[in-house]
Amino acid sequence: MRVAEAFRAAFGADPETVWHAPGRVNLIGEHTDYNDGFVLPFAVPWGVTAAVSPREDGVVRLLSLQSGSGPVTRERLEDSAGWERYAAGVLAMLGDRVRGADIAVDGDVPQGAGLSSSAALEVSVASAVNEVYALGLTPMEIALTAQKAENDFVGMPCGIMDQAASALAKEGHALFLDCRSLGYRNVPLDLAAHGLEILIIDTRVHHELADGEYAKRRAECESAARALGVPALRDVTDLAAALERLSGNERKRTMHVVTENHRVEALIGLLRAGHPAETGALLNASHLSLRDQFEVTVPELDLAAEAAVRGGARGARMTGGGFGGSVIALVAGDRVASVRESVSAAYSAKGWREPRYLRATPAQGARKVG
Ligand code: GAF
Repeated sequence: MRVAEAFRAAFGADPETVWHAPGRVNLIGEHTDYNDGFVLPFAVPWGVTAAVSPREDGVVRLLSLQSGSGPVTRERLEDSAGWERYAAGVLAMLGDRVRGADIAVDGDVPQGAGLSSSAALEVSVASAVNEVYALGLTPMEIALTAQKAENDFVGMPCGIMDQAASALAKEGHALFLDCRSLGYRNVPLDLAAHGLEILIIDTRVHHELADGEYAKRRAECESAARALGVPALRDVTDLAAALERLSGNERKRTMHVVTENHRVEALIGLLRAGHPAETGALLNASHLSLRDQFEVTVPELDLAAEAAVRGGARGARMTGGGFGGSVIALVAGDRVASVRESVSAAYSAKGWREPRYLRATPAQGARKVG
């Protein structure tokens, strides 16, 4: 394994363990996780592999096959920057129980595609460190540690979806997660049996304002919940009455979150009933709600979703936080070429860079690989 060889070359011994953790796409349930709502992501075949050995001397050495880095000490984790912050954050959250570590990571999540390479990095490192220090954390506790690292150390106020998908997903399944109770179920997602697939359309666009806008949306949702006197927007039961009491952005955000939670439940109902091809309308409705009510799409995402449907997709929506990244399209196998042609032609007519196309099959969550 490449990462184990790099570890040996850099640190002079074999790693004690090697873990792989994947990125994710979200089938539906967008911007619902931090509103205590429902999400339905699945793990993608790309991720981060982390080779780790413990150290007793308080030193942490981090090495990435994708970018250079140097040794840091346990006390200086706070000074780390770039990709290292995600790994350092995990170690910092685990506290004094983790004395030091040698860590080498190798990632193949397409960068900037909104497929959660950061969650994959956090969860792979946390899973490996959990093993070598015998911390006894469950996969959900690993996800929560990774989320805390991102919230408190990296400074991104994300919800639990990405880390939970990376830690808990099962091959061939989507992960239905209740972000309040943290109860979850692995829902079978055998699209191939129905002649369908999920095509990822990576717009290759990433807007720098993404993190600031994310934090703003989260604050608007929290303020709407406060105005309505409920703990979270998940608790809105009478949408019409709630909307009457709100205005402006708070009204729009509430409309999205409440209807999106319903769409997650409706989509699971269709999957359970064996009708995955019928889920397209829910995907389209989700995209329109993210565009018009939650206002997190950009023209590149809107055009990719529209052109995919025009080219024969059953449905399409942006996936992840928004402001760039990817659209997922539900496509019958024999329509993949026409969907790609339609999107590429629409992009070319605008003079935009050709998007990248990837096939998403539901992969396994974090696992020991060496
Ligand atoms: C990003 C966040 F990290 C997730 O927690 C989630 O809120 C998502 O955006 C939107 O659904 O990926």
